[in-house]
Amino acid sequence: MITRRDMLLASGGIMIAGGTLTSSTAVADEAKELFFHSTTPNNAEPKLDDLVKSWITPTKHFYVRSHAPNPVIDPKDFQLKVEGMVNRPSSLSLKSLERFKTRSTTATLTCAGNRRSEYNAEGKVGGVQWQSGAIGNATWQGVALADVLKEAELTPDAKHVWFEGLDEIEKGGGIIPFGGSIPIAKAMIASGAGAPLLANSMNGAALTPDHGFPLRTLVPGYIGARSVKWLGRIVVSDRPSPNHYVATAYKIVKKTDPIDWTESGPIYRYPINAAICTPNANTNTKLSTGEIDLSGYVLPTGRPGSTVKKVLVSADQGKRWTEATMVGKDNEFCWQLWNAKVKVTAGTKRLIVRALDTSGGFMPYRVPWNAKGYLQNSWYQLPVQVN
Ligand SMILES: Nc1nc2c(c(=O)[nH]1)N[C@H]1C(S)=C(S)[C@@H](COP(=O)(O)O)O[C@H]1N2
Ligand SMILES: [Mo]
Repeated sequence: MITRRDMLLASGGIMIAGGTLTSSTAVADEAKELFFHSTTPNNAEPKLDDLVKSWITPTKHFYVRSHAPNPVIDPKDFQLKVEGMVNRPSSLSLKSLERFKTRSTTATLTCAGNRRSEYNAEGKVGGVQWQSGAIGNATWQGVALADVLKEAELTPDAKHVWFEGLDEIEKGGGIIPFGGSIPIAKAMIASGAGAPLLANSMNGAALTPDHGFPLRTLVPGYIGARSVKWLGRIVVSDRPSPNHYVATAYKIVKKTDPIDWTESGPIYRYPINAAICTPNANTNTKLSTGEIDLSGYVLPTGRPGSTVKKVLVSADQGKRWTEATMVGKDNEFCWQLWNAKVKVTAGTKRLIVRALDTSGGFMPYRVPWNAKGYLQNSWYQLPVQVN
């Protein structure tokens, strides 16, 4: 039998399981089984039936969101710069990062634009027209950002940590890197599920080029945009990063103008969210009356100490709700999969899911529209036809 691995080896690709930071050369991307919104750059999401097949999302089913083509990075020359409000600025090779303790965490990554396309019914929103697949749960390995910052010795004014990618994005007639920023209190969490990582591995293999080879940040609980891929520079500062993707994009605004941008702050945490994945809009929404199985995902908000309390589904426009059964670990920074049975009747117009968390958070019936289409976490409503 020819396996995927054999094919990669035959085509000159290299598979790495675990591997140390330095032994890895760029890995041939395992063939993605995704729906591509664009290919230069890659923006793609899985089919929803694939998404709920496993609690850990295999890399081939893990969404990709990139603002520019993947930079080609030679790991031998790679250097991570650590600068700004630190007493000991440094430039770290992949080899020199190995002196820090290896840490691993399982965490869900989700794009702030997940479910964006649902806003269009109310008013057109620009950007990648994500359905509900811009989310995935993976195991990440690397070193704690906090360990690297401790060695750099923060000065007393340090309040924010900026991340800069090595990608080159055409913007406003110039070229800029993708940038992220997180508050120092989050950055300094060194251990446990919420600790931000400088990750070099995903699901037990070296990061693929699509996911940030050779190094990315992974910030559990925060929108995907703060998990900067192809990480090249860390800057410690007394304010959030001035990079476009912190200072302008990834904000909740009614209009894309300078007043709205300056009046609202960067998004950090994502809200509680859930979606129905089977059945789904691309497959079987023509239903017969009787009991049917539903499945989907639920993600608690990335607030420490807050987990999912209840997932509720309805097949009668919200008159009666049935509690779904959870699958997968109950963890603050990971999604869970859920299953439920509902009774479809001649009066069923849509299937609905909503969720509640242990700190009083809930998915609203309808989240207010915003110009960039972020943080869509209204009740997830799947229109169906009953014959
Ligand atoms: N350097 C860089 N990092 C980036 C991005 C990017 O375009 N460039 N996209 C961000 C966004 S918006 C998301 S949602 C996540 C997606 O991570 P993934 O492609 O590994 O799923 O990466 C983030 N990190
Ligand atoms: Mo994103």
